[in-house]
Amino acid sequence: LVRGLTSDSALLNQYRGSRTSTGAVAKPERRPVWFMRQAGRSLPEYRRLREGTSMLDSCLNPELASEITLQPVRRHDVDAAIFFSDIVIPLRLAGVGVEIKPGVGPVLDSPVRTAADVAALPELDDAAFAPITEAIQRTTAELGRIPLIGFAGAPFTLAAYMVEGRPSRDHLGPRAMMHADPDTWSALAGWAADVSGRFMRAQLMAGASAAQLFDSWAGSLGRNDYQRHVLPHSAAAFSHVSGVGAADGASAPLVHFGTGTSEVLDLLKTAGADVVGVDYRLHLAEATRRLGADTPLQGNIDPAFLTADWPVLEAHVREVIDAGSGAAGHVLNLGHGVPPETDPAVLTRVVELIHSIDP
Ligand code: 1CP
Repeated sequence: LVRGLTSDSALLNQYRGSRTSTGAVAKPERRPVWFMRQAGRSLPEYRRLREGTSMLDSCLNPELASEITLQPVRRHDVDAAIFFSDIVIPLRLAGVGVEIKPGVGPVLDSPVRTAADVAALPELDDAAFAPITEAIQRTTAELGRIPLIGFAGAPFTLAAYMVEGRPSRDHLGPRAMMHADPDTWSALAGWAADVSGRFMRAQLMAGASAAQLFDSWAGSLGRNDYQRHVLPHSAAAFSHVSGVGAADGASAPLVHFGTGTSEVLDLLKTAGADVVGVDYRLHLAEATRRLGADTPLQGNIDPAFLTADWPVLEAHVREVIDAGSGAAGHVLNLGHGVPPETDPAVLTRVVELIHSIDP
């Protein structure tokens, strides 16, 4: 397999608004699809490989991380790989005490809540990205022309884990900090933007073809708070990767995704994204109305349909394709990650269906 031949990727063409160099809308050879959390517990081969190794240690083992990244591509024939890592990896690489507790999620040794806590955050040395670089190089060497998508957590989502010290439902800690101590919030979100931006940049420099910034929990914010206390930091994270080249020489498309973000969808784009990932709550035609027809979209098959009878799921997938047809480009995905209990055969069948529908 040869690397660096991603310019004819149907997925990258959709991310770039399907335009050819002459400005005409290119017809992709097939309709591209990948799934958030396509690697992970829904795959028996993943569970086998992960046995005995902690989540974050797996991410920092280049051989293991690369193999896990490739598993869903082999199994499902998806049009992109997403790098197997986690949004808290830059924290671990900086020396912050963090673990992924099975059944819980990211847990920090000490939550970051005061100005002194933020001031004591360590510096992240670029040399720490070495295992990421090696894992990406191994992965792209095997992927050939299938693009690898890098990612990072957006400053709000990352800072939410840092303030709470663990997953939370309403993210009251970080939202309260914005108002009670805006300077400390700004310093913390600025630190998070720096490490996340550099994590994405390291992945693109190592050979990833696109990058996605996950602001999974941005939906817990009101529009004003998002605009004032979050958007500038997400823009700072994107500034590290704006204009960075993909393997094909053109700049790497940047995707921004969050859940519950219908009311701030236009703001997600202004943070610096080329493509907006839409969660399952918003009809894609409405997303296009809010963003303009020149914005490529990603999404938004509702994961709740994955356990329905096939005709119900098929009808839903066709509806999503139809709803996305007014956008400049459309990459099929779920409206959030693959639930761990998903039958992988269903995902493979969804990919087959999407590829069978004439683009
Ligand atoms: O295929 C892939 O997408 C795998 C790569 C990947 C990505 C993109 C993982 C591996 N994590 C992430 C991003 C990530 N991590 C996000 C943003 C995406 C999203 O909203 O789902 C978030 C919020 C996290 C934090 C995190 N890590 C959680 C969520 C906890 C909560 O607050 O509810 C969890 C459970 C993890 C652990 C994790 N990360 C990845 C996997 C496969 C797992 C599960 C580990 C396991 O049990 O095997």
